[in-house]
Amino acid sequence: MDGIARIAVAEVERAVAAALRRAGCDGENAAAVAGVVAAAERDGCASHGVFRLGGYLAALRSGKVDGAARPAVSRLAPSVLRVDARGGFAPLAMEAARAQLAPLAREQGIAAAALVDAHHFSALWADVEPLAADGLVALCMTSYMPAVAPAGARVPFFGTNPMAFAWPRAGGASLVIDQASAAMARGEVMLAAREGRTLPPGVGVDASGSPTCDPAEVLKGAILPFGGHKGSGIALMVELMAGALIGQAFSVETAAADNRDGGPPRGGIFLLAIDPARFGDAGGWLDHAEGFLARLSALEGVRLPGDRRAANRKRSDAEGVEIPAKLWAEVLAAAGT
Ligand code: NDP
Ligand code: PYC
Repeated sequence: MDGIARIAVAEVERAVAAALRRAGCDGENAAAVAGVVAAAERDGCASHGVFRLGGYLAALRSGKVDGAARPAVSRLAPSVLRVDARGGFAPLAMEAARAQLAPLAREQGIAAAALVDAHHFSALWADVEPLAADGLVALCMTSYMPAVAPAGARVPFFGTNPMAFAWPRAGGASLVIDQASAAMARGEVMLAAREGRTLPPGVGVDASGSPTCDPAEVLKGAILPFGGHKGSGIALMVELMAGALIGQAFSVETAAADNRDGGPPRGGIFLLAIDPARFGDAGGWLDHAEGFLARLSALEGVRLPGDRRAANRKRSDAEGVEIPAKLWAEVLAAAGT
């Protein structure tokens, strides 16, 4: 079946939740995962939208992920939480983390959460945006499995290791920067392979270490870090923050333990929240930043990170989302519809 299906965002969320429940998720986990999948589709982040459903389902069917896991939150230090996802998908653990992290950040000025034994497969902006909407500055990092060659190497060692930063804005909106430390997220490379597109030069190398624009060959070889040694340094930082700091595996260790079912591996996530009213400019930080962002946006050729998603969100809420008909048929089949 060729072509494109236009679907309401709520229908995407309903079908994804139904598919997850059929594969063994309980209602709460299915709703949490379906929420981030539908939000990705709505915001035009197809690499982490319904395209990922097959991986979520595979992880449930193989028994790697517990679809009925209930996260447990404990306090490690006055401003440090431990959120044990207990082998479940990350979105429900993230909800539990944010619920306790936000008041703790207000109480202490700054608070962090170590999420452990979680299976993360989504876009990170969804993890931090709710904290900024709640008036907090937020930072999130997680590692993955080896996919990225460190600067100087030609073999995968780092995960694609994304980092998301959110800043609260006037009127409840937020600025969110969400980027892999790879030249391109692996999901984007996978989508290019699925859709028969070539990659821009500089994204990756094949299994022999030679540069290639063929996404299938890059998936067998390695993605390069963005910006050479600078992205490589950020990937390294993410490995340490989401790994050793919180007692979780590095990407190379994660891969050794993963069952290769195509779903998200088990690992750690670092989440930080800051109350900007507690850092010395309680009355001025918001307007000061707004003025700066206005000047930045006014520069010819500049747009803010997140602007593309915001425009997609507005359009999708009004018109629905466009999904390849074949992929949507797979979702409906999985949902038993
Ligand atoms: P992109 O390179 O597409 O975008 C990175 C950031 O840059 C976004 O905030 C984007 O905003 C912004 N941006 C893009 N173009 C411009 C521009 N011209 N001017 C200003 N800002 C711009 O993302 P990646 O390929 O690095 O990552 C894609 C997704 O993959 C992310 O959501 C990430 O979280 C996810 N991912 C998840 C992993 C996991 O383990 N769960 C692992 C790796 C990646 P905008 O969105 O508005 O375009
Ligand atoms: O796109 O690199 C990626 C990715 C890894 C895990 C989830 N997404």
